[in-house]
Amino acid sequence: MENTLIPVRRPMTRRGALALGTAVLAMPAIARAQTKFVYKYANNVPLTHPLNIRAKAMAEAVAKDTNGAFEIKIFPNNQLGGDTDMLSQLRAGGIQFFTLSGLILSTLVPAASINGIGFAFPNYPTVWKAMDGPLGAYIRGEIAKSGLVAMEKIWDNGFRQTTSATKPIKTPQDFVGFKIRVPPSPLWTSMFKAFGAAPTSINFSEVYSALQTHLVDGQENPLAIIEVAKLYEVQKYCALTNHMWDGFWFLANGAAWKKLPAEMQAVFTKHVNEAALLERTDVEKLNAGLQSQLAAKGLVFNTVDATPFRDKLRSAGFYAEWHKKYGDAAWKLLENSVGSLG
Ligand code: X2X
Repeated sequence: MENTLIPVRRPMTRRGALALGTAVLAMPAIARAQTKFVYKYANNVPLTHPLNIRAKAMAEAVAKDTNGAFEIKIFPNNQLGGDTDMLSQLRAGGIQFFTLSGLILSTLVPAASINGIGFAFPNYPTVWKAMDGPLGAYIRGEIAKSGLVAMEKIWDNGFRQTTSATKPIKTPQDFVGFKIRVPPSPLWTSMFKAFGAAPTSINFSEVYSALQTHLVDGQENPLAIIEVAKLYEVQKYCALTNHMWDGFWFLANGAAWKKLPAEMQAVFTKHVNEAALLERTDVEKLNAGLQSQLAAKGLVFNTVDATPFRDKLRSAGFYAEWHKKYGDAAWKLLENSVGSLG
């Protein structure tokens, strides 16, 4: 395994010099040995996704503000493996940073999937109020217990839509028997089983080929992902189901995080959370404008009435089951944000 701690001698940063006070300032020629940190950050989306564009700018800002002492190397687009693999690498310390959907993280931290409950969030303002508020704080607290550190601002993946190669999804009945890829997460599987569909868990790294070879007939993702991963090439229909909101927690390996000097942690925290806010705006704008572009590429769109879908989940016992799994306290935090889910 590559050593991520590379001690090098380098001049102190201005901020570091100020912190040491006048004794050292009187001898500015004396350079203090400072450890250089080179951390790997991995993610599952193509380079063209706003997440990678903002992460790159963030890494540059961190390098600049630490005078080159903190370098973040980005490995986009599943270069280091699928999500399940990257999560293992993050926990083992082979990578130090990773952005992961809370729903997939729930295989380790059960509470982290709660924002993905079907049809819970009606719009973005409600999402950010909850995720930047008590619900998000609760989830980050649960993540901390697992030895991982979640940065405060969650990054946007988006509201998820349903694509298909075989038929448009217009009503809940259209899901019955439908072979759909879902990300590896019990919540996703449970939800599509409640619709009577046949969900298969597949990491995003394998989704294009799974659709191309007709291992599955459909998948669900925000329009931004459908665009940057070119899923429109292997799908025909897109139903604007908006069935859940999904975001990426920016996670750090706990031990790697603790090794960083407090000042570097502060620089990183500032830039990563600022980048998250910018990425949210990018993704929201992108998702809002993509329908016509994707239609021009051949995707046939339809809207759906969410009510019968929600009713189906309710009558299948989906909400009751997950309320029980998360517990009353967590469920109340969700309902405080989105209203009663029944
Ligand atoms: O795997 C997916 O579908 C993706 C890209 O949306 C996630 O990261 C959950």
